[in-house]
Amino acid sequence: MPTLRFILGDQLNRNISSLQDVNKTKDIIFMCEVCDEATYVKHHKKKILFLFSAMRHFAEELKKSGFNIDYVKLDDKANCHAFTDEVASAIKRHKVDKLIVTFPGEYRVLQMLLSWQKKLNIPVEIRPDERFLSTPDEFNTWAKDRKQLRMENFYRLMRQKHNILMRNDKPIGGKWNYDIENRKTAKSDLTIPQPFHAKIDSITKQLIPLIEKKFNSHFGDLQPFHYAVTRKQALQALDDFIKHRLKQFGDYQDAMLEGEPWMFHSHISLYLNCGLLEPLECIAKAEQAYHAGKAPLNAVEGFIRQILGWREYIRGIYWLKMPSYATENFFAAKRKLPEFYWTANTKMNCLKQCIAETRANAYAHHIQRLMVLGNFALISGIDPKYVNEWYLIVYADAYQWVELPNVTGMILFADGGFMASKPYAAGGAYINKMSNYCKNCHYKVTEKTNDKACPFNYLYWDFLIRNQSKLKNNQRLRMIYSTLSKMSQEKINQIIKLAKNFLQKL
Ligand code: FAD
Ligand code: DLZ
Ligand code: SF4
Repeated sequence: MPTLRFILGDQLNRNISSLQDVNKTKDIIFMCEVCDEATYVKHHKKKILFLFSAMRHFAEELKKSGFNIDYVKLDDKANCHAFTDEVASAIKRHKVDKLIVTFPGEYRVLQMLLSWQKKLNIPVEIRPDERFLSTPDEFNTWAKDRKQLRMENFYRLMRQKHNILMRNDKPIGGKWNYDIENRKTAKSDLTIPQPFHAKIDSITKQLIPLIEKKFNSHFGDLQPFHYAVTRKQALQALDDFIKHRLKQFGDYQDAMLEGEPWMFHSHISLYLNCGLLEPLECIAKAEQAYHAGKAPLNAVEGFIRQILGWREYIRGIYWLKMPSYATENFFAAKRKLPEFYWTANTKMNCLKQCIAETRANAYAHHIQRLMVLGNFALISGIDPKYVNEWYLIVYADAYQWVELPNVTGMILFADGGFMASKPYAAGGAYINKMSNYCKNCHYKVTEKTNDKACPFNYLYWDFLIRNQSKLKNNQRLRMIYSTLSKMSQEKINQIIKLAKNFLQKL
């Protein structure tokens, strides 16, 4: 009897473990487009288009290579729009006696897969996801008995394990990390290369009206659409980055410019996360560029650290801490997400720009997600539940394994410091240093305590005042709390009043 090999939408890779040892003539490769997945949070329209198009292209490629494909489309009449029901129907349709699937990216889906053996009365083999460069077990062993799990230590271990940027067991250049060189500010007249644009074909074109109709109420612009949807195109996007932007990736990693959503970033996270690209090939291409003298060490090390360090570390934290991580709320934050996170209708120019770009592209680069959108959510006390939901919806690269630790751990400090050594809270001065947003803002970044003052300035202090009992013993905040202790009561009262007024109007 044949085996059913179920491929999830973020497992679009020919080397995926569920396809290993496949019997081409007998086995059935099963994929399905289901509303449950598109609406359990109401994903950005562009994200759905990207993923469905990439899924359809992947299925076509497998079909051309001679595999038996059963692909249930969004508008198929019999589509039940749920993984469990669809898999149950496929089991019946093909009279299979076994189901093979690769370990999923979300705890929610893992629970589903684990229930199927009993529910669907069939042996279910869940294979490890070998696309990652570390395993959850390896991470758990590293994490065991450590009080604090710092990314930098894990990253060094990964550099050694995979022999990346190493010479004679030592880091190339003598240092592990060149972050200190990666904080240049960008001038408005900086020339930024155009990002890679893939041509849309008939498969994507067919999906556009379907998604527009079915997910009309979802956030985001569907068009223009220029993301890669095949492995070939994703490799072109990667090569485009290595050739045109990697050299300056390090220098301008933390820089933001109005009207420049792409900067010198790689824009490959959506391809890595759905399987069109593999992490080691991205790392290898960057390392080769360094050895060929085409990109400096600060840029190459910085880029590699994001993939070999941050990406793997984030996944490790997710599987280590789930399911309780999803409900962490250290500051007991209760505020609803302000409406402007959907409309971009705010006088705060930094937020307006980052939200409008997110709506248009289902993309924002790291420092926008962290220092503008995340920082505001932290200091204004938005409930982590709503912040997590927003980030999972709006970015084309968002799956819970990567979104949740970045939001709960990195930006909101909602895990009480398990991941970050201090909250990433900042006033307007930092945004002004790293961007040109403040020039066109209704508020004045240099003002602290009047009606025109940048809200980040007083919200920052208000956050520290509000949460003093929880943060005052944090070593890295000692200087800040010492400054606060010297502040006059009058000024403190003014800050609290301004923050209260502002937050009430949200
Ligand atoms: P580049 O800046 O070019 O970096 C290269 C690659 O490194 C990325 O493609 C990505 O794969 C990896 N990377 C870098 N930083 C991280 C990180 N912190 N965690 C995991 N991988 C990282 N990334 C996602 O892939 N999905 C998410 O849902 C997501 N949510 C985020 C939420 C918040 C609040 C923050 C602060 C960061 C989030 N990130 C997420 C990480 C990061 O912002 C994106 O990976 C990055 O902006 C994607 O753009 P890029 O491909 O141009 O990245
Ligand atoms: C994100 C997503 C969406 C929108 N739709 C589908 C789908 O219809 N079919 C599918 O197989 N996968 C989809 N995905 C990706 C899944 O949500 C993802 O595989 C799980 O969340 C596990 O990471
Ligand atoms: Fe943002 Fe404040 Fe600058 Fe306005 S002044 S852009 S609100 S940091």
